[in-house]
Amino acid sequence: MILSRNGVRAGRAGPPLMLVAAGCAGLLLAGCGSSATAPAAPTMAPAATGHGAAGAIRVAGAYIPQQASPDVAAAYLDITNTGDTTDALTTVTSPAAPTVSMHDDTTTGDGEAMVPLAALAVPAHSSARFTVGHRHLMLMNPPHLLRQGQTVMLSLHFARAGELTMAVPVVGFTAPATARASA
Ligand SMILES: [Cu+2]
Repeated sequence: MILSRNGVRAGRAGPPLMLVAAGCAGLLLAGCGSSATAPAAPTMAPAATGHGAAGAIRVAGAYIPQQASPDVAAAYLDITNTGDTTDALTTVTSPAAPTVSMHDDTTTGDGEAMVPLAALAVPAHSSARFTVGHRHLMLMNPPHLLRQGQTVMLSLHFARAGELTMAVPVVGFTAPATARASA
């Protein structure tokens, strides 16, 4: 956690990619890492998740794990394109954080790395998921800690379907994840 805070401070003066990398490092304890090293995914689905629709796009299963680091929060959701034309998620915004990034996880010989996604294509009649240990959304430097029980507004901007804004619940960690995050 200390490394993460220092890293993000350094990143504020540096290029955006440094900020992203530092945030990812901090979020490893909160479920940002690959399936090999990340804390266990929640064993139970959140009691309530956010959902929404715009045009042919349907979003379901949206949730934000309570922050383990002050610098970042992750968001997970499922996108389905019910239409006959490919769409693309181009940006995500939220009043709860100045920046929301789309990341993918890759594993190299040196370990894992977060790769920023400029956009995410969602082909016709198919789905794309943001899931723990894989592709994820990262809310960078939320000015107020996101805690279980709160609701965060997320706006997903699609090239064809336009803007989809929905309420996303902040959910608690399972016991194993909490134990690791405070270790
Ligand atoms: Cu990330």
